[in-house]
Amino acid sequence: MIRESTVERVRSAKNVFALTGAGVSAESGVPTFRGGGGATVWKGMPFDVISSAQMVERDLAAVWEWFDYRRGVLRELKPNAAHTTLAEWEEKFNDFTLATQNIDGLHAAAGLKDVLELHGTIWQARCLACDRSKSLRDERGGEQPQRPPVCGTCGGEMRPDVVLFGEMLPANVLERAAEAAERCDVCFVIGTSGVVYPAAGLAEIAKRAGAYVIEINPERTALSDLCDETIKGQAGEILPRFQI
Ligand code: BV8
Ligand code: ZN
Repeated sequence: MIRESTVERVRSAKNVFALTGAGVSAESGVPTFRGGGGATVWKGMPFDVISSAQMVERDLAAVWEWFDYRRGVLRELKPNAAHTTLAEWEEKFNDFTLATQNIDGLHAAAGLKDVLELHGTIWQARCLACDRSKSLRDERGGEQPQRPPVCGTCGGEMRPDVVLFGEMLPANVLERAAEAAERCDVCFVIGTSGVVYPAAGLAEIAKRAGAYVIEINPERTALSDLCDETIKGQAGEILPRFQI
């Protein structure tokens, strides 16, 4: 299923960049947002409505409920073979950079040291007034924590530290990802439908700069035509087969 020439090309690459999306966590049990012809809806709201900048202003309590629900699901889940393989690649390649659209923290849980989290993290809250953040890792599942959380520094209300639709991505994170995309010889596009920008644009940057772009996905996506090849299948099955 993977061409020998592709395996060779990847093994001999010096600079590798990987862009991941929800599909990389699917085999851990994390639901994807799109794919299979459907899109996630929560309490009657499409996810791009509940996960939007406007919703933070309109109904912060509902935003917390949505992210608390998802954090509750994630607490029980573990990284899969795709996450662990990519963590190994960080050690094995000269220059390896991974940028993820996921907020689930599973790349880091698999041991990847330097993860570029383009859309932030579900495991942190951020103060709406002073911008300080705090970890939500220690909140226990059983108790009902204060919502919205209150900032320990200024007493302001906090929001989930994620990038919602209509919000800017953290400039330094996006910049580092774009630089890595620009200099890579091989770019992997793994488990993303490739419709959310500017993240999807990273694959375009890599392609334009001359990289060989390999997509891993069971379905065709908005980026398939741009990619030099699409390996059809589950990330957790395909990635370990490269045996880097
Ligand atoms: C911005 C965090 C500038 C929160 C997310 C037109 C109209 C309106 C807006 C826009 C527009 N054009 C562009 C925009 C901007 C918008 C955008 O791109 N919209 C698109 C959708 C139309 N982008 C933004 O708003 C971004 N910010 O542009 O700022 C700005 C701002 C203000 C003023 C001026 C300028 C911010 C985007 C960030 C959104 N946040 N998440 C949360 O999680 O709730 S996005 C959301 O989609 C997800 O969280 C995820 O991060 C992201 C991408 O999804 P994917 O990861 O690709 O997942 P998906 O489910 O789609 O696909 C899964 C894939 O996996 C499928 O292909 C499936 O086949 C595959 N798969 C399944 N199983 C496996 C697998 N693959 C491999 N192995 C498997 N086992
Ligand atoms: Zn504060």
